[in-house]
Amino acid sequence: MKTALIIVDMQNDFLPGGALGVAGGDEIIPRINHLAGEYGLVVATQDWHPRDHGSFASQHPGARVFDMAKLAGCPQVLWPDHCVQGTFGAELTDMLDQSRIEAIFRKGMDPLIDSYSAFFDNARKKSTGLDGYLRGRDVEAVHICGLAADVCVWYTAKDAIALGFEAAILLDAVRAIDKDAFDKIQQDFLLSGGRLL
Ligand code: VGL
Ligand code: ZN
Repeated sequence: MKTALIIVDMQNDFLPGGALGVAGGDEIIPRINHLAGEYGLVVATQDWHPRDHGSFASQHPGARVFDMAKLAGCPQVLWPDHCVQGTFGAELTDMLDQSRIEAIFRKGMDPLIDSYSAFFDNARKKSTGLDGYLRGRDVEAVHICGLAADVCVWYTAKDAIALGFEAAILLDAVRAIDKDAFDKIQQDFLLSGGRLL
């Protein structure tokens, strides 16, 4: 069975010191660089927001970061401004070895909807094309690493299962924003047929 590695959002803004820095996010970079050499296909994602993205607390007068709001009818966590197109924060970290990354799928460009998963926006209205890309390369299983474990890694993993891929989250190559949330997610993922490696 052909297995692809999906590297999620290893961008400066998600590393410690970044706008939405994930604790320990930098620790997984050497592990991911090693893993990239072990797979026949490696792809990556890049959170790529316009400056006025509706997931930013700054776009909601009176709201604070991590408040809940609605965006085009969907419940939405409000984040600090992050991964703004063309900024340093949106670049993949230069510590990431990109030599084996064949394609980068960008997401989060529509200001009216957020997009956590590598496959679809949060309303599941628009595909990124990753599903077709993987099928075109005869991929049947995906292993997922990167940031953040409880947000974009998690949404990617559950969509992979829903699309019929075998899916595993690589526990030593992810870090969570909210560790308690990720503990619960791990149980749910196992119950839905996913694997933890
Ligand atoms: C992410 C929050 C907002 C992520 C992206 O990559 O996990 N989290 N945008
Ligand atoms: Zn984002």
